Amino acid sequence: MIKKGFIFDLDGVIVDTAKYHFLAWRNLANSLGIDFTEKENEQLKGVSRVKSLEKILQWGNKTLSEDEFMENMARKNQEYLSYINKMDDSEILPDVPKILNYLVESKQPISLGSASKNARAILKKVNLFDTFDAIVDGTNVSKAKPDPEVFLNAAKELKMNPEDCIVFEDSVAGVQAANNANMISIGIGEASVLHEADYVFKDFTEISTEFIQQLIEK
Ligand code: B16
Ligand code: MG
Repeated sequence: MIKKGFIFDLDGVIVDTAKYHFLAWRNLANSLGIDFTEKENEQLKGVSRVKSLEKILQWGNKTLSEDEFMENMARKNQEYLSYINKMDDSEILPDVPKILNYLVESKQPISLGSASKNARAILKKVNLFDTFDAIVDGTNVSKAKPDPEVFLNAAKELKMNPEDCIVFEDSVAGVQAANNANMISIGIGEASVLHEADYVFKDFTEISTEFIQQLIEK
C-alpha cells in the first residue's frame, strides 16, 4: 500500500485558535501601550510565544527586563487559556473531519506539527487527541518555523521520508518551514498571503478526497 505522511498545523488549520491568540496578544500589547493590526498579526502566526512577544515589543519600540518579559508572556497565555478552556468539537474547522476520516480510513499516517505548547490540551478539548499517530508541538522543538525542525521531527515520528510528507499550514512561516523540509506545502488561507505554498485552498471545504487520493498516489 502506498503511504504518505500527512502533517497538520493546529492553530488556523484544525481549529481557529488564531483568533484567540490575536485577542490575547492585542490586549497584552495594549496594556503596554502598543497596538497592531490584523495585517501585522499575520507575522505572529506559526511563530513561538517568545518570538511573538519580541516582535510586538519591536513594533512598539519597547524593551522589557527579563522578569517583565516572562511575566507578560504568562499573562498572555493565561488569557489565551481562558478562551481555550471553553472550546469543544464544534470549533473544529469545516470539513477538517472529512479529510481526517478519509486519511484514517486509507491508513495514512497522520501527525500534528504545531509551534504551540498548548497543542495537546487543545486536541483533547476538541476530541481529536487519539486521531493522530504522532504529535510534535512547541514542547518538542527548539527552533521555530520557518525552521523545518517541527516537520522533520513529525516525519521521523511517522517513520516517513520528508519528500513523502504533505503539510497543511495557515502561516507564512509554516509554509516556508514545510518547503525548507522538502515537503509538499498546502496553504490554508489567502493565496496572496501564502503564495509560496505548492497549493492554496481557502479552507478544507475546497479540498476533495479525490485530491487527497492523488497526493497519496503521487
Ligand atoms: P503557544 P501553530 C502557533 O501554533 C500559533 O500559530 C502562534 O500564533 C503561537 O504563537 C504559537 O503556536 C505558540 O503558541 O503560546 O500556545 O505555545 O499555528 O504552529 O499550530
Ligand atoms: Mg497555524
